[in-house]
Amino acid sequence: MMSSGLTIKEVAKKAANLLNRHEFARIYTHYDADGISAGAVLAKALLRARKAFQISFLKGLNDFEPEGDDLIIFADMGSRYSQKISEIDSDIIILDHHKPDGEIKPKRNLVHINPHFFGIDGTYELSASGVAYLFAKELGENRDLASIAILGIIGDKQKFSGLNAEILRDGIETKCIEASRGVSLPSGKLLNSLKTSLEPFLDFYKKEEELMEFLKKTKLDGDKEVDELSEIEVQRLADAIALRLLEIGAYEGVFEQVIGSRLIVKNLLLKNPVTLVDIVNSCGRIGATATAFSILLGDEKALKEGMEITDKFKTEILEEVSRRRSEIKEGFCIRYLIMEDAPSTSPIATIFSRYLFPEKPLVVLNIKKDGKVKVSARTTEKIAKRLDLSEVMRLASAKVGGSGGGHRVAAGANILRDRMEEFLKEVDRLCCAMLA
Ligand SMILES: [Mn+2]
Repeated sequence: MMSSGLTIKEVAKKAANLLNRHEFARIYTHYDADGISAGAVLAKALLRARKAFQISFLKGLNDFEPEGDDLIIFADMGSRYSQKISEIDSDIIILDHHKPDGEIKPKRNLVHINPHFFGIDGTYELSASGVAYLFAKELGENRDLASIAILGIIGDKQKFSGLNAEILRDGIETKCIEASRGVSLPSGKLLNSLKTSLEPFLDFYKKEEELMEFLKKTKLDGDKEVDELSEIEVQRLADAIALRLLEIGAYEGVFEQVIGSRLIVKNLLLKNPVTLVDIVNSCGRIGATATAFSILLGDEKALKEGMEITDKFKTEILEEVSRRRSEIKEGFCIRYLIMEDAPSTSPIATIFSRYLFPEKPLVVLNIKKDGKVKVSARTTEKIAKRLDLSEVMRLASAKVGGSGGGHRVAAGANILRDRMEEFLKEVDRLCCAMLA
């Protein structure tokens, strides 16, 4: 689409040059872990470059109204709003990894950085926080921001290969990240961590006996802190978790993300990046984006608040998962779940589709009080080789007068309640057609 012949780093340099022509930038980023991490990378880099900025966290650009700024930076969004962006009379930098939906015809200067333009896999090998990091690197010596960038990589469930591996290497070289053998689990007492972890989800919530049996078999003390387990204990735990994942029927791709390595970040408020991602995600989901953002910038008080939000949020999700698993319905080529006014759709869809029902694409519909339906569709990388959920969501929602899009493995839509049945039928039909 953009055949300038430049490398992604060269385009990042162009973005840095564009920024340097301004004293102030208006930043809009997404409210999830990747978007907030991208925002924190940008904030730190702009502070260091002595640029003023203002940052807002958005769900998307549907209701976006420009406010007459000279320079706007969009992170983790923008690529899928080519028409809307074309109408904005500002200099614009887009740092995104969602599949672009068309050509942007800018009114002024535009630098659009998206892995898709460079043959880089934007689903697994570069997230928005990573794109923001590449941009930050062109602004100055910002390699220590790799520890924040990896939070977006983990949050978007990407892999540490390709450019993501380079970011990790930067972090290790600058000693702000350490990688060791182990297993990826949130901090806390082992018993509680196993019971409440959402990623990996181990299905021990309200299954006290199974959890006790698990600890007994692995000869591990549930009261011990996860981050203080010895190397031998970590190895035993990793093996046992691998078995548990097999037992509950988790998607095979989960194993390589969970088992094998453990990352430690050295220059943020907490050492365990899995826990940081949990906190940023939970805060983002309930609208406490400023809290999440402050935590990444080093605010201790915000951390305390963020941890409380996270405990509450995770319990809510786990309750919802245990209550809803029997309500999942079978389509021809999909499974689906209809909820009414549930607190959150996407984390529930993620757990069901990765851990409990990975064999078919899963569509979760959440009917809001106002009659709008928020749809989250999820599938595994294996199925996504043959099927593109962002296309399914885009086409099926367009058919019923809604809107939708996203990634091959994780996409969403907004539709109206009275056309829900029609929408589901179309989603099922499209999935069958793509999988045929
Ligand atoms: Mn993202």
